[in-house]
Order: sequence, then C-alpha cells, then structure tokens
Amino acid sequence: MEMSALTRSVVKRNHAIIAPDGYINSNVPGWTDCTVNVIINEQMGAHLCQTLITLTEAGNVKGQTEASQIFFYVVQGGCQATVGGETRPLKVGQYVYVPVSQAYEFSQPEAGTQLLTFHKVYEPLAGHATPGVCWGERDLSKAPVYMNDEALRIQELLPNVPGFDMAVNIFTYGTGGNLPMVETHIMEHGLLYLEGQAIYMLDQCWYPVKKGDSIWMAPYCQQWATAMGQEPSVYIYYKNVNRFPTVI
Ligand code: UGY
Ligand code: MN
Repeated sequence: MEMSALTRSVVKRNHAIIAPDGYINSNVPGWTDCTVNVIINEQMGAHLCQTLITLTEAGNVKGQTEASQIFFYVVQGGCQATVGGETRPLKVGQYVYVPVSQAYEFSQPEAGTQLLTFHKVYEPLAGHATPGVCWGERDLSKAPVYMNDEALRIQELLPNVPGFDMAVNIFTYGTGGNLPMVETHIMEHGLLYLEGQAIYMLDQCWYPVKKGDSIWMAPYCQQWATAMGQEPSVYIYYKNVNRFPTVI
C-alpha cells in the first residue's frame, strides 16, 4: 500500500521540486472549466510564475496580459488559441508567447488538454522593441548539440534578441547524458519534465525526478542533472535573460 505521508516534493529556500501528487487546485478569474495548479510563484521567493492548467471539454482560458508576459505550451491534447486577433489550432508541443498588454483566449479544448504557463513581469530595454506575439513548436531538428556533447540538445523556443527578457528552452538529454558541469549562475529557472527520468542535484542535495515533475531553481542555486533509465530525459525550462544584472 502506498503511504499518503510520503512525497518526492520538497520546498526549500532556493529550490523546490513539485510532484503532481501534492497538487491543490486554484481558481483563477477568467480561466473556467479547468483546474489550475500554481507550481511556482512569488510566494516561494521566485520572480516568475509557472502554472499547469488542465481543461475539461468546456474549458476556456481567457484574459489580458498587463505588466507580465505569458508563455503558453501545450503539454497534452489540443485547443484553439486566439492571440493578437489571430486564431490558430494548437496541439501537443506547440506554443504561443503572449507579450504584455495583449488579449488571449484558449477555447474548444480536447478533454484533458494541459497547458503549461510561464509568467514574468516584462522589463523594457531602451532602444529595443517590446516583443510581439510568437508562435512555434517543439522540433528536435532545431535543437543544436549543447557544449559539444552529442547526448545533449537544446532548442530555444523564443528569439534570442535583446528585446526579450525571458527564454524558454527544451533540453533533451539522451541516455547517459549529463550536464557537463555544476552550474552556478545568477539566472533563475522554472521547469517541467516532459519525458523520462533523471537525477537532479540542487544546492548539493540529490533528487530522483521524472515526467510530470516541476523544479524551481533560485538564482545561484547550484544545479547538475543526469538522465536515468532507458529513454531520453526531456524538460522545458524558463530562464531570465538579457538585462543589466544589478542596481548597484
Ligand atoms: O540554460 C541553463 O542555464 C541550463 N543549462 N540549466 C539547466 O538546465 N539547469
Ligand atoms: Mn541553468
């Protein structure tokens, strides 16, 4: 018998692992006939928000961005997305980036459709245009080898230009792939495992993780990971980028 007193989830000062077994639903105004799990947000000390939305057949996710931009990615199922006056079908692996001050609506979902969101307050940069709406899809052929290691591939889902202050990437670790070093950096991450299993090291603690798990890494949370098992290990992750690093 499984013990309900056990979980792989942990919430620490500079990192968290959130496994689905601990989800409690939130109600979000304008997001109807769906369950919303707020996985990362400022209440835990983060500077991003990450949610997972699971829609019924009648589900509708409608709103207007204000100071924050929102990146939507279809983890499961499919729906219609209307952003910036344009409507497109969105299926698994496809995404749309909604910039600030923009209306959005996700409608006509297949029952069980799951949308992942990353939210960040946008920081304008003098001399560079605020980004517009951006549509795209997961595509391994657009994922170059990372740091000369054939087992590692990263696809950048948003244009790498100074107007953007957030990146969203898909990181694929082939069998036996591991991060080539312990990363120690100012950027923050939120991530969702899309496939496989791994061992993640966060702030010198070691965690087994798998598809469906989310991780928050605060700035300077030391991080390393290796794929585990017979399948590739894949996650989609957020990173803040391209802005002056200090107010000092
Ligand atoms: O982009 C990154 O910092 C990435 N290599 N970090 C990570 O996957 N934990
Ligand atoms: Mn990193």
